[in-house]
Amino acid sequence: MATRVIVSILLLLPATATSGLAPAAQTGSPRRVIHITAERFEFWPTEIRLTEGEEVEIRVKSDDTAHGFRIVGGGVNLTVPKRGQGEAVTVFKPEKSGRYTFECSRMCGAGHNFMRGVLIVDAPEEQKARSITTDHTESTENSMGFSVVSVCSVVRGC
Ligand SMILES: [Cu+2]
Repeated sequence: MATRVIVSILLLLPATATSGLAPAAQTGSPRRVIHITAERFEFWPTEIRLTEGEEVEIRVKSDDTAHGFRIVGGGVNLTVPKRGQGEAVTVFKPEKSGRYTFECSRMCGAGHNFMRGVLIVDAPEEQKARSITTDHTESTENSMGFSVVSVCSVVRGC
């Protein structure tokens, strides 16, 4: 029961955030900005949900050394500058639902190979009934499901 209430609140959060930004976002396409933090040896958050066809901006920053951010099969591979040196930014649109692994693409130490996470792309209708995503597409489904709008590894203001 309590869990159900919490889930409902979480589902409301994105809507609230969006409406809060409405005046600024109204001018262009309402692009969602997702912030990811890289730190030995993990990304946070490790799981990100997107909707098919949604243009998103991903900004990755490091909390320690330089890292990489690569979406396997997605045509995105960024260098994430070390802490305090800015962030890596990419804008893209997932074209196909499925699970896409992202990982560190820059050797950063002993746990480098464990630095990964997943982008879960839902088809628009699935977004509402979001419970049915299972792991069955995990294997090699993820080839070129993204159209990359822009990629830049930046210091500031991309
Ligand atoms: Cu690494």
